[in-house]
Amino acid sequence: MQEEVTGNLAGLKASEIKSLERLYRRRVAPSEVVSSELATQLAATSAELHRQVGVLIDRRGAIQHVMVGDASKIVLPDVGRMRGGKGRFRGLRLVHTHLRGESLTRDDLTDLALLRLDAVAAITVDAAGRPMKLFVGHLVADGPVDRPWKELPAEPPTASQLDFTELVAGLESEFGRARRGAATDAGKDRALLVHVQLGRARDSEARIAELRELCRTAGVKVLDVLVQRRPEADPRFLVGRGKLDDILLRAMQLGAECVIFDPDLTPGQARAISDATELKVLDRTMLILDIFAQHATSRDGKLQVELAQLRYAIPRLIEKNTMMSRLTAGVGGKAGLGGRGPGETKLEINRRRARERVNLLEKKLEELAGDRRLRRHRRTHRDVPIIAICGYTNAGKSTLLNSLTQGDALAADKLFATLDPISRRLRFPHEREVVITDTVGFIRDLPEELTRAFRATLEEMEDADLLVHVVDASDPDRDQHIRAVEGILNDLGLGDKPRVQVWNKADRLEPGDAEHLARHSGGFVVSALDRATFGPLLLAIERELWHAGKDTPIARVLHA
Ligand SMILES: Nc1nc2c(ncn2[C@@H]2O[C@H](COP(=O)(O)OP(=O)(O)OP(=O)(O)O)[C@@H](O)[C@H]2O)c(=O)[nH]1
Ligand SMILES: [Mg+2]
Repeated sequence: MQEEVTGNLAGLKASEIKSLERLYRRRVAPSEVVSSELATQLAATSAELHRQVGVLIDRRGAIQHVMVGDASKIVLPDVGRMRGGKGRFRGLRLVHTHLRGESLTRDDLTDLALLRLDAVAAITVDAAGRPMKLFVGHLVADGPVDRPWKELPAEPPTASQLDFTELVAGLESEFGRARRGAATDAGKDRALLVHVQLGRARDSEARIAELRELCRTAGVKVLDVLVQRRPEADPRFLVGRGKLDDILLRAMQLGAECVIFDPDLTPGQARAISDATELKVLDRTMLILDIFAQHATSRDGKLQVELAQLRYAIPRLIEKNTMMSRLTAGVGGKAGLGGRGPGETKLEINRRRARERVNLLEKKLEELAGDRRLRRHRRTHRDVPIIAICGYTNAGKSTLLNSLTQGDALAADKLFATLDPISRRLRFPHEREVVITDTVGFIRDLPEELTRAFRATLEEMEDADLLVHVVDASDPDRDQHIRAVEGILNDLGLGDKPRVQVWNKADRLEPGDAEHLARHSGGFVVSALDRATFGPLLLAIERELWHAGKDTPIARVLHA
């Protein structure tokens, strides 16, 4: 058993440390929060050292840890990951001294909640080193968000009437009931979403809706969404420290396993928040990468996603075993959300191994890129024009490709259903042929890591003679989507490629809206589900590619 005393040991004599170590030999009856003897010894030692002294006691009454603080606070050791099922108590109670007569502090109660302790107890100490009052607090399953706990009336520490065994049994059954209510979505990650509206940003509603869609696609159950407005991001935690505590408490209360932030966290913020909780800490980009990892099918795609995940994760990994962090740390954990990559990769593998893996992946991908170049070279050599379909995710790109070519590319009501470029042939009259390529969807704020993961697709677009930009015209946020796509195309240096715009999902539009678009937008209104709507679009493509005049075979059919 570990017999180390942790905390503020500076300036203590060897004999004082020895006597603290002797606290490990104490035992407490499971039915008492603290025994009269232990309370007396903690108080005396604490008065002598002018520092708070605390112990973590397990349910059998054994002392699991001894720590020392300063006169006003104490820092808990890393008590390790939760054992047992989700939302279980850790089976430890904190008993410590208070030198200034104070009852339980906000820090005490926050630790109680975030570490899921059985109880937190403070013993006040008088000038002579005698224990005066015992304050005990425990969690309650249905308390308010910002204070999910209850404080019991103070008692004399040497004659407490509290039956601790009974208290713990009551807590277990109360929280067990709350958990059973939540057990129906087994197998899904349960998340709390945090959206921070910065400055005068006005797209919060759309961003939250999109984050929910991403969660649905990733198989994440959203338990609640917290929104905070701030003039600018807090450099340390994105949100303020107090708000972060509220978020973590809320997550605990709902039985969430992870918290997902939007906008993205900087590496420093991700580390600082992970340090303050053992919940999984993710952001929007990690969520998107997770979806990519689930959807990648080709060897190329899988390697690219893994590489992007590693690159994103490395600066965010936190060192484990930081003994003195007040709370415990963790990223990834089981192979679930955020830890799901092709192969064995978990985010928690250590940095050095992660970097080695990055180097290896880069090498492999370089080889594959060479093969790809060769394939494309052969294709372009045959002089077949190439059309690349691009657009916001879920716009209907794959559906359009399928309808145009009677193919069976995967189309689904998911974000990023398509990851690997798929090409099909399409025949035009006069023995003319084109290759149409479906591409990965775009999304606003496409981070650098994702752009790199798109590389295969982007190369396809560079080769294209014509881009077909598909827009889900029925999406209330369509203008934002168009701006995002155009911005990304410009960033990629594809802004000058010939492009036609397609307003898709016309079947979902009000008739007036469809007509208005057709007349004033300069694009083509179609429903990818209905081939009969494709005529004008095909005509435009034909003209664009073969610079045909007005009298083309398609035109003749259309105007007959
Ligand atoms: N009502 C209607 N639904 C459509 C139409 N086109 C596509 N959809 C639906 O929209 C959803 C997304 O279609 P996909 O073809 O997978 O979209 P995508 O642009 O390829 O999406 P990602 O590959 O995920 O970026 C699917 O549920 C389609 O059935 C349309 O014209 N009308
Ligand atoms: Mg698709």
